[in-house]
Amino acid sequence: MLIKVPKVSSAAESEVTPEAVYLSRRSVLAALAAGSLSGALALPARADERFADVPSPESVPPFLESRLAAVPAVELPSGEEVTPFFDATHYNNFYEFGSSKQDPSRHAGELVTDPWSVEIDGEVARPGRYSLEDLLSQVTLQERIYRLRCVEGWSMVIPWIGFPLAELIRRVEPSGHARYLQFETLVRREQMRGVRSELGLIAWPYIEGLRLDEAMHPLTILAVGMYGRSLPNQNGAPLRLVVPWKYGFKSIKSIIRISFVRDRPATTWQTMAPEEYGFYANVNPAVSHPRWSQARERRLPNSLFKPNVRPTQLFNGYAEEVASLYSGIDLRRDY
Ligand SMILES: Nc1nc2c(c(=O)[nH]1)N[C@H]1C(S)=C(S)[C@@H](COP(=O)(O)O)O[C@H]1N2
Ligand SMILES: [Mo]
Repeated sequence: MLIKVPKVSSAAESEVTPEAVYLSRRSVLAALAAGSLSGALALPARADERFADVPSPESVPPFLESRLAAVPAVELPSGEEVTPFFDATHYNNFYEFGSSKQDPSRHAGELVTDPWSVEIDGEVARPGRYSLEDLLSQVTLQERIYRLRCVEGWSMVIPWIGFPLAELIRRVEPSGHARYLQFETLVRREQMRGVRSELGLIAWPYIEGLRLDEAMHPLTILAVGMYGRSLPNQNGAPLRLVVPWKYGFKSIKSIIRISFVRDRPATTWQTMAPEEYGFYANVNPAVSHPRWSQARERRLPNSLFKPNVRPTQLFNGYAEEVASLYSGIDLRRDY
């Protein structure tokens, strides 16, 4: 995203799935219960196209599959439409697999995500290496339909499945010295084309961070699924952060380490271009990126022929819930 401002036309290919279709998980489950269908076959006619390039159900561990199936669907926030699955899975930023929007859907399938574990270290009473199954064993998975706003100016509405990060934080018992969380993405050269790239896209591993109180906020989740299914690799399988009031780059994918630390972590984009990407990175129409305005955004799918441009909302529309986290801070200076 350091490289260029995306053109409005860059989303034109998303037109291949014109209708905003969000498959009701309930209808799939009903079909499964009826025994007439199984796994990915339990989808209507267009589904093959929409779920193309997504790992087959066999690659999802059974403990996760059964947990995902048990999550009740929530209501769509009023005035929103869920972004078509195809767009959410074919227009991605995941530099470990390359820097174009299509690289992740093309190449992230090479990543093996099972088995998976997360190292928890630093200022906690219960550090250790937690398997994904263990991490999920003490939480109730929920669906959360959130807006996702990328700093580049596009946005989507995605139905995630995950659990509040606060539940994990309480479980590992941070010490009084823990003031920030630092998150780290896997680096596995053989399976990550962007890491192998000679272009030297970014300094690996991808690092992000939150203040402890931001991490504890009930809107902050760790996601293991979306659209009623496990996370596609291009969206950060098997475990990624989602912080809906911040620019998308904060929502780090494929997490293998969470460190509880005293000092503000040096995060990937902020370290590369501090004038352009702040630590807080709260969505804010009044704070321009040095090279473009943030006042408006393009909701995908979007094209020159069907522009879907709307005003950016402060804190991405979650101000009522999160503004109090920043009282006393000048977010124009410390952005
Ligand atoms: N490890 C890692 N996490 C990442 C990125 C990345 O390149 N690497 N890109 C970020 C950016 S810029 C955005 S906008 C979101 C995109 O998430 P999505 O592809 O699920 O929409 O992932 C974020 N998390
Ligand atoms: Mo982004």
